[in-house]
Amino acid sequence: PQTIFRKDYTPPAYLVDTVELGFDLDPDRTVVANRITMRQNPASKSRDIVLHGEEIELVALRLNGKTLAPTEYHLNGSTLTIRKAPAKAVLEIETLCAPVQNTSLSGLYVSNGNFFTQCEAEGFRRITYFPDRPDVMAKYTVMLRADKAAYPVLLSNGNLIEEGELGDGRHYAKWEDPFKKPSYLFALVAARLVCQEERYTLQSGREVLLQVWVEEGNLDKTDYAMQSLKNSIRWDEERFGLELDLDRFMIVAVGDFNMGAMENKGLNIFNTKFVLANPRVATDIDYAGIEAVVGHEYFHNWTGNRVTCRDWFQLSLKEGLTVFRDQEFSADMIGTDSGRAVTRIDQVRTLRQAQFPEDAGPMSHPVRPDSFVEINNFYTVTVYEKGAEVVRMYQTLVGRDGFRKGMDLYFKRHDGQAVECDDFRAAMADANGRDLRQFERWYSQAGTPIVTARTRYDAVKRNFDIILSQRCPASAGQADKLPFHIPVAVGLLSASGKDLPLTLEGGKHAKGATTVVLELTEQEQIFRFRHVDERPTPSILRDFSAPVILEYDYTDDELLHLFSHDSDPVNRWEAGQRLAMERLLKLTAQVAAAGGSDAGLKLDATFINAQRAVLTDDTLDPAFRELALILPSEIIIAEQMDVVDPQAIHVARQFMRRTIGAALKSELLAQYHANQTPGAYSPDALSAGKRALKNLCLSYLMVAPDMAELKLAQQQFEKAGNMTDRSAALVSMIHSGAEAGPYLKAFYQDFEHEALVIDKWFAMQAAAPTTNVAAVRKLMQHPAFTLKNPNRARSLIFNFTGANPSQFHAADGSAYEFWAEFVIKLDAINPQVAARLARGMDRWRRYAPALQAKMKKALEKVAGRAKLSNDVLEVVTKALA
Ligand code: B3K
Ligand code: ZN
Repeated sequence: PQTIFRKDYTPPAYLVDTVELGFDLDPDRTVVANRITMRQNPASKSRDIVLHGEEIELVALRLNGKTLAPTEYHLNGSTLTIRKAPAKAVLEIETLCAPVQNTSLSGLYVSNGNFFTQCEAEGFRRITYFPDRPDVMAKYTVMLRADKAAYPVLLSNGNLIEEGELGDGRHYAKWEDPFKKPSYLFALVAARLVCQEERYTLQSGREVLLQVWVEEGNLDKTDYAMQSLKNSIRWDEERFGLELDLDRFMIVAVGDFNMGAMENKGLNIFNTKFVLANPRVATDIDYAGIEAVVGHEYFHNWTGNRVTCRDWFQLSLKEGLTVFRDQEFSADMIGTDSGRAVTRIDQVRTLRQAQFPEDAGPMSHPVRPDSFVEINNFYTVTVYEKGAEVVRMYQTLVGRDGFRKGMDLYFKRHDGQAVECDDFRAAMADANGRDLRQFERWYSQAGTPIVTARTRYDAVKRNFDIILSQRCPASAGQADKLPFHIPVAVGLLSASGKDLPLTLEGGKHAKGATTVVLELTEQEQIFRFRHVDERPTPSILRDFSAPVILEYDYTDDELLHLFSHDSDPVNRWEAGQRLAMERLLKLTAQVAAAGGSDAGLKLDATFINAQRAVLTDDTLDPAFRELALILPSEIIIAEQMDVVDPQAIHVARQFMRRTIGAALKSELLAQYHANQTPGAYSPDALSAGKRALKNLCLSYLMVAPDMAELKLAQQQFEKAGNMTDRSAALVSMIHSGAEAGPYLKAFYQDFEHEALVIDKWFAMQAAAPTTNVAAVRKLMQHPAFTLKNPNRARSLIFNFTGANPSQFHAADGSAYEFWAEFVIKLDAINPQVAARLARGMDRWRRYAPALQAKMKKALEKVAGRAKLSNDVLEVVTKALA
């Protein structure tokens, strides 16, 4: 397969002014008529019209009214070229496609008898021939024709301008999108659906129509999505002065979808998982996910749609920025400082769990990649979450107001354009009079930078120095890295745990500030604080001010001090994680040395007492306490080891959980009862935090439960008034190894007709350390299992390969064979989903030789297949390289 390079970008030879699409929708044979008006691009010397097309049949092609004979154009793989075309060209193209056979869920496809589209990144070419690249922006008019009884609802982007009957049981609807857009934002829906709708008044006084479309029977689950949409609209007006530019905004839920949702102009299409919720079926995490994703897609209307990407290498221009915006939205919706901190801690956990490993593995790439084989493989945690961290660092460097100024300038300069990451950086720099040239390295250099801190205190001169240095490990194609521009937020704690007022030598911060941002731009720099009366405990990288690994030789005493006093909640949490990690690594080594046994392991009272203090500190947010008490995950522990022993990690971590559970038994029980949320369910942050803490207490009590604790879990399961509590009780039973069978059965029967809950049912079993590969294969025989639905496939397969490390890495390699088998099977159905599964072997080189050899064999088995998609081929080739 061909590698595409960023440096090879050339502007399109032709620009498109208007696109008129006509669809005669039929699941087996849909006819698409496409009329494009084009003109030569003055920025290009070429006079060749280049169109893309895939899996479609060309029926007719006319240029300026004249039918082209096959000799007058060139069809080569997926490109159609018309050489030496006139300066102005009207193309009329007729093609055929078969949506019902489209299992890849890219392009036009059928889900549960309804038509949907997914065009990002390159799905539009599976619908019609078109210059399918984001820098070709045009105005679209769309005519949909379909059987009225089967597809009563016909939707597309923009405004409905006409609808009516056609006779023979068919009807039509004509839609017009007043804004120029790239083809990846095109969408249509033809379906039997119903909607919750509402007229909503914008701050300007203009009234808009909001709709949430779902299948009949799901109208009892649309309230939260609608509320989240209204909150998003309001937030973007208030925080960024950005108004909804359409008269109508629609969200449509579909059960078969490759990812979370899609920001098509005015017609967002969502995975049902991020729309449907009521207390009976959705957990607190589901509610938070709906708020975040509804916000995310809505915010794309400005960051992505009005201003889009010049080419797909710039993907983070819209994704990193929009993730940052949805993160800020979720934090502002909670509205308290401690709530904001909890969302920040969650972001740090995601980075460590998924992005740091990606950045250190074979698929490592810069936030703005330099090359790719299959763009769909680059919708990654690096482009999204690290991209969001990069955007966050601008705000840290120029301040909230400065960031807003930068955003305003960005829209002033680029509204209606397809631009680059550099244009965003330039807007931030120019609006704030800052030199941000070095900051470009965050976009161009891959890998997680490591910042090392040393400190020295001069009691006579009362100076405290922090010496920061940075390095970044080599990554694919990038042996040597240049220094990054890293904002490092720092505070100093006194012996009594209070923040010291800071005087940074040469610093421009406000007098009396207790947190200052050090700007590390060189390989090594010394920062001097003056007038420091006692040796302080440094709190470095407050609020996780940069996506780096911080090395500092903290003593246990310093960490305990920070864990009980740091005014920065993120670093307070971080101190606890460091304390836990030190112990987990030691215990893991001991387990490995003892051949896998936990006999004779010990956990010190100091650590347990620190945990107790946080658990019982009622002045702290329950949500924060929960996060502080969760031990680093097995994946995060594995990332700290040179040679990973997944079984030893699991045994050590379980030992630690069991020991904490036993030592804090009475406190856990007391907190379990103190954090009940009686009354009507509400997904608000405080209630959700209480449930999270309560259910964490339950999970600790259930590591090695006695009869009373088992009973507690069973009662919670039976009496629960919401899915959060019900599923948490069930998970705790499955994980404890207690006989969960009857409860699993009851749960299944209760929710047989709720697809999203059945996904949970598969997922919780797949991720339980008691579930081995044989049990997973058995679950696959269940009548409710299917590989064709991505949510279902992910719930069972991905949760096993990705969230159950001690079983996935079973010594006999049987789970690796399972992985290979299903990468291959899924690839024949849906390459994007298969390629995500293929990523599960990224870190194979870090395991002990015996496991490594078996992982390599599985990778080679996949790589050796004759018919692989580019998606999977790129992933396994890079893994083996
Ligand atoms: N922009 C889409 C992702 C499209 C993925 C294509 N494989 C969703 C989002 O980020 O909002
Ligand atoms: Zn996005």
